[in-house]
Amino acid sequence: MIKGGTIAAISSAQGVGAVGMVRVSGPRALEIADTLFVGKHLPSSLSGGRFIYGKFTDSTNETIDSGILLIFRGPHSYTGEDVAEFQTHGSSVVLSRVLNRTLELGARLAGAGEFTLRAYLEGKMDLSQAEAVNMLISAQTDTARRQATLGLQGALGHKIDAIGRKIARVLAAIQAMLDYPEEGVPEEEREIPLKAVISELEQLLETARAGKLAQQGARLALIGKPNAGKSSLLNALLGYDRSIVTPIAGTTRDYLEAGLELAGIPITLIDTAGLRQTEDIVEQMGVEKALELAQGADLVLVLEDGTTPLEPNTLTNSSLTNSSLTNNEQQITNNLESLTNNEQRITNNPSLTNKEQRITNNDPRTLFIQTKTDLGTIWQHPSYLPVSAVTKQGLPQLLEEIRLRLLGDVARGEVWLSSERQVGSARRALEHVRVALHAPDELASYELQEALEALSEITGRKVSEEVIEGIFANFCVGK
Ligand SMILES: Nc1nc2c(ncn2[C@@H]2O[C@H](COP(=O)(O)OP(=O)(O)O)[C@@H](O)[C@H]2O)c(=O)[nH]1
Ligand SMILES: [Mg+2]
Repeated sequence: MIKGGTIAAISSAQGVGAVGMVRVSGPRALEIADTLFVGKHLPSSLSGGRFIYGKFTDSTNETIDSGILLIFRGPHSYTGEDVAEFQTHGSSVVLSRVLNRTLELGARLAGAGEFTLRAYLEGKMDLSQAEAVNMLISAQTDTARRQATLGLQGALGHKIDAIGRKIARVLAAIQAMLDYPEEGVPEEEREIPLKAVISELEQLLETARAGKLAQQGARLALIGKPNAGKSSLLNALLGYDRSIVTPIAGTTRDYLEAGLELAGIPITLIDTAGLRQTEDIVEQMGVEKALELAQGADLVLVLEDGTTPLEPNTLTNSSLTNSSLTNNEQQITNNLESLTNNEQRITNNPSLTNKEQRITNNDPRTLFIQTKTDLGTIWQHPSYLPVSAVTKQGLPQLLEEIRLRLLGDVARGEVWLSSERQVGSARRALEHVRVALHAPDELASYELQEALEALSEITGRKVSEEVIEGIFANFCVGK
């Protein structure tokens, strides 16, 4: 997979832009620049970090375009190798001709991410930083950008290293004692630091959901009976009329999606057909679709009209649960039924302070909303967040609740795990440390080495050996 040579690619975005860029990296980068580029100086005569204005030429010496050449000399470049960057006018024709010329002159087309791969192989960045590069490029929101920037600065790598050092210190203490089994490692050198490591890893793993949502966004489905106010709430949240609102039950038969950003997370709001038994085949399909969408959503907003009586299991007490439903739909309906079972809704969590006191229920994926509060409500239920789409009363609280449900208490300045790979490694490390906590010395020592191995995968650096060596160097001879 890892190949050498000089690589080239169009590094700017596809489509029309004012400026475009072809990047060449590798041992022949400057030599290629010497032939392709005609300027005041021969590119290879320049020191790194310089730029020159000139012409990009083809094999017949015809000028393809004029522009700027940037020269970097390894190791002081993005990849750590010699790099030439050709800044052209942003026409795709110009760019592909300049790229083709670099290929004629001995470069090969770079594979996906190959410049960054080289940066990693040259030790310019660790794996978590390389992933952050990708995250930054695809960042859709400011939160994703901030996280990527933190990752790029090596914040995750530093955090992992700090955890790794703690583990290595315990490992060293245990190994030093293996020859003196009668003494045993004191608690403050073993249990206490390992418990700290466990809680740090747990906290880190909690950030994974936020990291994923910041990148991929969240899907929020609005579910409820016809006329519950789903479309009105969607419009109120969006701030413009996206969905048709009428007093006629069954207005929304299909589902529709609209995007908004909340707390730096790209949110897709999904308005669905009201849940009821219906003869209308189109509406019936809409109802089935609604249940399916609820199933796949990150958060389900269940709406109940505050001006009509609240019945238990309103979503499912209708003949919706009849035999016309397929097994799968029945399953979804059952799930919704358990979600909406009033008995399951716990409101007052004694561990929360007054300020934190908020609407909670067993399933953090479901949020109950009482609508039309401006009309005067005929029921109160502590699990329901009251809102009015007309007066906007309750909307700020709703938005805050959505934010909490999605992000939890993950702090803003904290670095988040942002890939499945990182999560997998952190989870494995955690499991090994948990086993090590109460294991006999020999097993604990093995488990801690495994934990270090798993952690080192996050950064791609072998922390274990060098860190352990460093720690052992601090031990006195004979111990
Ligand atoms: N006064 C008032 N009327 C509302 C509110 N939300 C919805 N409605 C009305 O309730 C009816 C049904 O609303 P709609 O959003 O279409 O409900 P849906 O079927 O769940 O999408 C319409 O006549 C809306 O104007 C609200 O917050 N206050
Ligand atoms: Mg509607």
